[in-house]
Amino acid sequence: MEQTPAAPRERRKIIFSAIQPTGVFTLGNYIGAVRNWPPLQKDYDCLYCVADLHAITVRQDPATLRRNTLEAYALLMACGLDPEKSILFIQSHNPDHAQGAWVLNCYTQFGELSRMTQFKDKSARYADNINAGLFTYPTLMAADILLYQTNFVPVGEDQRQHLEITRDIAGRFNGVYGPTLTVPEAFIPKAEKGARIMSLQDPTRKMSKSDPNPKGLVSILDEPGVILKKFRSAVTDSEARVAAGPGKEGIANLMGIYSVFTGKDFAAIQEEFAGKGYGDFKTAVGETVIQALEPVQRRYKELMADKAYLEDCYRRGAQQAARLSHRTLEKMYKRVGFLHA
Ligand code: AQP
Repeated sequence: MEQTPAAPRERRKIIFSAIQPTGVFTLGNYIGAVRNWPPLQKDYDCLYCVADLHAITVRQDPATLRRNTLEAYALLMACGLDPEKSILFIQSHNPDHAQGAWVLNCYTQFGELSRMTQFKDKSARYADNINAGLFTYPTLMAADILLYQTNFVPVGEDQRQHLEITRDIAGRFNGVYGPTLTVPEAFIPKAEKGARIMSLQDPTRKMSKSDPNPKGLVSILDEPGVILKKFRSAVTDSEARVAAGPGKEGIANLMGIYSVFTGKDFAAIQEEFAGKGYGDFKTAVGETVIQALEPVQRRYKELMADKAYLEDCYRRGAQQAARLSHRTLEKMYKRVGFLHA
């Protein structure tokens, strides 16, 4: 009897994202990006990397960068990424990223790089070191994503512009040479779900790992007492009414954070704290965050106690990543006309 061939299994879509080892992840990194990554491992082929090449666009102390890189790798795992389910690697361990970025540099316009908000922000913040890497950051990010034929990129709202330029670069390359690079889409959390977490000291600026004012950021390894203190001293307004609205960016930011961990929407939060002062609300937000971070902090300590295991994971991750990226890089080289080595 003739056998019916099994229906071809549909290829799983590819997810890629990365985070810079510029310090311990903030609550912003966690809510806007990292906490959304583990659930995707079930339905997608995922790659996540520690973007150390990106980190040196701002001057880093070598020993600190090495330590931060290992810690960032362990933190990704502590947040729920599993090296048996995803490819977890360190960006500089796969040279294809730098090589792919060079090619893409030549398909990216000076004008479009000049319009990047992050470049403008960082060149204002680091006025004594406006280096070419800071300017071409988006082409390296485009290479990170495009080398894996990525379909979706889960990032925070602040990265939307970089995703757009990645799509433009891929479209341009494909326009010149025919279909070569998958044009990716962004996965960005909805505004109420913490798409962009703001500094606790200046709610008009995003919360950043490298904020020189530690009171503005909550790191995901902060001790419970420190977390509570930071929330209690968060800048709000003088109205003493838990609600979002004009002039209430500080409270809206805290409501966003509370909403993420309790699942309550803004209307429910407003109702819960009706008639209560900001003190009660800030304490409740702090306690919710402490509770949410406790398992991550516990797992992180366990992982950092086994460096040999971490080393084994990142070495294996780099090999798996390079196998995939190399196929795309070879295709790109062929398309642009490089003679086969
Ligand atoms: N405040 C934020 N709210 C929501 N999402 C955020 N992300 C960063 N800050 C917030 C998301 O975190 C991911 C990793 O970011 P990154 O480390 O690659 O670069 P970044 O956006 O420049 O993060 P930082 O914390 O501000 O680092 P520094 O201070 O070194 O520049 C991204 O998906 C980002 O959207």
